[in-house]
Amino acid sequence: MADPAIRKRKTGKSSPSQKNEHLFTDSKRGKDGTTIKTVLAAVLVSAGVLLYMNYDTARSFVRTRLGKQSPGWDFEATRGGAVDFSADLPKRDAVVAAFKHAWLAYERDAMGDDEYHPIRKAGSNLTQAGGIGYTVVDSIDSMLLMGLEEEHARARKWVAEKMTFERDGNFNTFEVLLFTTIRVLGGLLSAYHLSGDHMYAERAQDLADRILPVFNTPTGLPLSMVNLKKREGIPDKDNHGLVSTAEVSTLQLEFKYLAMLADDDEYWRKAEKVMQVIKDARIATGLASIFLNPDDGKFAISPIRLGSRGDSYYEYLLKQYLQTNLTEPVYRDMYDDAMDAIHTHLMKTSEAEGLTYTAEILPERDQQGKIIWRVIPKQDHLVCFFGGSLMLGAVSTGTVGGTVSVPPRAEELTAQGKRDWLSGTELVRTCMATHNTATGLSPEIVHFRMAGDGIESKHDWYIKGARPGYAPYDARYILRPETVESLFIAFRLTGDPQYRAWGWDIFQAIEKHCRVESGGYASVLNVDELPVKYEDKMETFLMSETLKYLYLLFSDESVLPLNKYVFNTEAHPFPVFYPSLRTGFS
Ligand code: DMJ
Repeated sequence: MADPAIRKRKTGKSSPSQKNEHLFTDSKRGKDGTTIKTVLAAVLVSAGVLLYMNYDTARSFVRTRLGKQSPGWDFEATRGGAVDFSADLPKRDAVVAAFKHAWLAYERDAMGDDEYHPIRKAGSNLTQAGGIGYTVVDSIDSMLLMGLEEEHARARKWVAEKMTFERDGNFNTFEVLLFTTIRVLGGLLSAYHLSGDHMYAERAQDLADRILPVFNTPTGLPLSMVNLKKREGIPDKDNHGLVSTAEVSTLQLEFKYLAMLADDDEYWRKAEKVMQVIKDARIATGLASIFLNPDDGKFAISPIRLGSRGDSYYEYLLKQYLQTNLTEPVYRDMYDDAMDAIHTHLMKTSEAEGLTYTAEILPERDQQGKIIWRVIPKQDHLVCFFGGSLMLGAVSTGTVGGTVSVPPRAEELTAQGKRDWLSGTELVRTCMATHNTATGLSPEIVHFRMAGDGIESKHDWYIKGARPGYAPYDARYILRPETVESLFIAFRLTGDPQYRAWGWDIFQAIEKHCRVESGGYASVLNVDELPVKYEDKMETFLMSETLKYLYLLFSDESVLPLNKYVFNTEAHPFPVFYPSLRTGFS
């Protein structure tokens, strides 16, 4: 699995896996008899050691060192009834045409800039010192998947010749570490995996090395800002130096995959340490609040939610377990613990329509100054990733015998598996219900009606503060992917054509209301008002996530199968592998 094109960082000491790699490198060269004898002796000793290792570790060691790819974890068995996974080519081609409409406009007006504004046909960057390729890199694996060779050739040329991380400037946005990791590092790694082009791997490692200093805090929790030129972590003053839970726990897939490619434990250990700190900080309920203190490693008293600053923490608990082929039970334990807590404290059902949603919990002080926790029936669009995630978790962590049918039968799932499958499918239904608007697009944030709240609404949900002529922040649709992400997973796990039909409805609504005729797509300010008013921004995740998940929804099931890939939170696919080293805590 280690890629010889990726250099070893000079750390001054070699890690256990580096020593193993040297052994095999020498044996392959076999320059003289002495070397061969030494290597043979070492191999025999290693074989003896293997006998004393447990099965999983031995299997991992052998597979990794012999360069074999993992076959992927098993959820597929028998198909229930006639499940048709063949590609829907006309719909898939329509998605590719939409991608080209977005990309060609960006390339014409803003090539290389981090962000794109399609109405004024201009780009912008996240620092005054220039961009680092957010949009270009975020889009490359979609081009590779969609077979857009000419577009890819131009994007690759820009990455090879123009992209630079020598940017010495202050970022004018929040969660810089998160976006740099999931978009640029993640995009480069998946571009490397899909193309085999070492240039992408080298750029990925250069970026990761510039990010590493953010982990130099008393606890190992990384700082939110990074100066890539100076290789310095910078505290986020806006949040009193606290770090967001989702941000620090959404780099593990990227750093662990890089650790495997580079055969460098340093990337792995930095990412893993964060998870250990979070595990040790566990609060009594098993829930995670959205801020951590990087100085003492404790959760700060702050909101608890599956939306912003919380979302991908839960997503990566499951995906870390899947990434290493179900071989690291610590992540399974943390995931199970979190899912129990969510079902106990956050999962709610609306009064009239029986819509399943996840609430938020806010800390407040009572008159004596004691903290009390108030439940708010509010759900971000961001939470819509969670329906598909729960379904994926059910077929991977909640099975009775290890394999399940497509779709799973009740008797194949444990009690937790059944619970998660059911709440996952219901959450997908709820997210689709929030598309019942004038545009067919769903808002950024919805609230749910509660008994006696006096709210008048056609549905059990509503957009808080919306009234004719006034669009609150909550009413926007900014081209987010989370619902189509869940539809893609749900379709792959069930074969139910309803999920494709819903995805097509969303795609058509985007085409009708977000497409800018002169090129690109814009956000809309109020999903419940016609004609729409635009916000002049095409978020980079349109091309990396929304259109990719739609493309995959209409592709056949052999394209990026869910038991062989994990998608990072920006929809960049990484292969499942057997790790050559293990998480060092339990
Ligand atoms: C993306 O950048 C990622 O999916 C992230 O985890 C959450 N927000 C956006 C998309 O909505």
